[in-house]
Amino acid sequence: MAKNVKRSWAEPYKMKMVELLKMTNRPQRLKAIKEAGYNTFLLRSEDVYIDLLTDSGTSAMSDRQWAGMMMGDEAYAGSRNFYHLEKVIQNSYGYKYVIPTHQGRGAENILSKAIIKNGDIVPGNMYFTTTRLHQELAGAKFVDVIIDEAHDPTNEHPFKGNVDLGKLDQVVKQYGAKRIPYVCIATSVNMAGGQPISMQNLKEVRAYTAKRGIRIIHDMTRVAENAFFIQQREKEFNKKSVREIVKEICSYTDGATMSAKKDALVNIGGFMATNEWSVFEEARNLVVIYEGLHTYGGLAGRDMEAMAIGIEESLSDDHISARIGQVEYLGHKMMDFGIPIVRPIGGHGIFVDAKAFLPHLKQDQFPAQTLAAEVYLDSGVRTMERGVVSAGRKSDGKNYYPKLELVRFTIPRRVYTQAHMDVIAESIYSVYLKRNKIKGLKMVYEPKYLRFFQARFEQLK
Ligand code: P71
Repeated sequence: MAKNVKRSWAEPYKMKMVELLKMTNRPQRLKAIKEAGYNTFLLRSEDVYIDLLTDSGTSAMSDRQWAGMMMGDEAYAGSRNFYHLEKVIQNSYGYKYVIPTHQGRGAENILSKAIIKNGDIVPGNMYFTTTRLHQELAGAKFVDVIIDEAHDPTNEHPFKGNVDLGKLDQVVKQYGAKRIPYVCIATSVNMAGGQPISMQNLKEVRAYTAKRGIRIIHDMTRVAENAFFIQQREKEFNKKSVREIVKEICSYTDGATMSAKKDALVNIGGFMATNEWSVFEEARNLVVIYEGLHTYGGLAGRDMEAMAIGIEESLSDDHISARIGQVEYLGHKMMDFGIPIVRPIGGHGIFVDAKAFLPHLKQDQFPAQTLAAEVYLDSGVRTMERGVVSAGRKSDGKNYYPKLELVRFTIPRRVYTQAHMDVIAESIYSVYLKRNKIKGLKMVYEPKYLRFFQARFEQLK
């Protein structure tokens, strides 16, 4: 064997049980996507072969997590599993006070209500749909302060999740620090394509906000994936473990919201955390209105146990390097086929640039929505629109027109194989070969909030 043979990433687990899938043909898929109003959210999961709608709540739990489910202490108050979860969060992330919630948006609701006042401003490194909506419903306006590179799918900046401190400073000068209850910092910025923020940038944001008495609230939904990129790309961290890096990230922030359905390898669950007693007190009061008692927050004891174990598993270097290795495998495969994807390859999926893929469609003809429907038709692979439909409307009723018009191929954790990745890449390539013939869509039904979930479309003639 030659010296210096490249060593592949591979999964640090093996399979004990499999879930059988239904295979469909094109006429069946055409019927299904028409019935779903060309919206992949409205497909029945049974009609999907490889489901890349989201990495949220779709991970495979480990044997240990399933064993943990059997140890659920289903008491109304003070469940043993809550104390285990609280301890794991305190030890792994370093936050002092913890409130479980049914999922991420439950935490966002409570945190936003607890610390936002009407007329406040929340700067952040790009919006996320539910996060921004909860900020707005609590009376704040969200202002994007991410670096410009994040809006350019071809820019190779290694940390496209970084905050532009100039933009942040402008917001603070314009509105005054008093009107800014916190800066919202997401690790692995979802809407930018799963792009990380660097430790260096986070430290700078910390120094800037500390001077002005502004909090940092951390959307830590995919913090372990971000930590992996810091380990790979920021020299001084290449000998540190993902676990150590995660803890350091959290140490520069004052509190967090988390959807544990992603990094933390559970099918349901989330939490909010804070280092401030007064914020905790307010949030603990609110949680009983919206979620449940502060020692279960809408979760069963077994869910909290699975989360506690999932958090520990998510911080293993072997786990995270195989997870991101698989995403990168798919990304390289697509690039080899010439598919325009967001670069660098992100942490939780491949984001195809629908504007570049279907340049003959205007943004009003929903290129990303169209492409998601076409990929489903081709192979039964389900993806998600992340463009003008997802961006929704401003408070004045006008559409947001985001620069990024993307289709997200999100990879669930520990679920699919390398052969599945091959099938996915071959499918998008087959759609690519006939891209010139693809027609756009028109929206025929639009719900008021988070319209992408339930909107319906028809094909343009
Ligand atoms: C994703 C999701 C799930 C989702 C949410 C909204 C529209 C479509 C799909 C959820 C996140 C997230 C970040 C960074 C908060 C939430 C909300 N992502 N922050 O990517 O990515 O968490 O779903 O548990 O309520 O498919 P929640």
